[in-house]
Amino acid sequence: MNFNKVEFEMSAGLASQLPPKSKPEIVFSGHSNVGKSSLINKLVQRKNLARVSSQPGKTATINFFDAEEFKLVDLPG
Ligand SMILES: Nc1nc2c(ncn2[C@@H]2O[C@H](COP(=O)(O)OP(=O)(O)OP(=O)(O)O)[C@@H](O)[C@H]2O)c(=O)[nH]1
Ligand SMILES: [Mg+2]
Repeated sequence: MNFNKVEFEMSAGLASQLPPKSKPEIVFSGHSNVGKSSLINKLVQRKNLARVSSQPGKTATINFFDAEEFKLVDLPG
């Protein structure tokens, strides 16, 4: 897996906005504020790819990050 070429693709707030499935998706789910977005940033060694906050509820949409062979998907808590 190459985590060096990851880029933000899109946010979906409604099921109708979800992109068509095109490649494997690695999805990060769990309670709010446990560090899902932080883990994505750590994996790709970037500070601000996924937005992080000390307040729960920072991630409010389903965010897709394209990594060529796969996607990283950041879910709200
Ligand atoms: N101590 C500690 N704090 C962490 C760790 N990972 C993340 N945090 C902190 O936990 C808080 C929440 O991190 P996020 O990555 O925004 O959490 P999230 O699960 O994406 O939260 P939502 O978007 O609300 O679902 C931030 O203040 C982070 O700095 C960790 O491994 N250790
Ligand atoms: Mg988050």
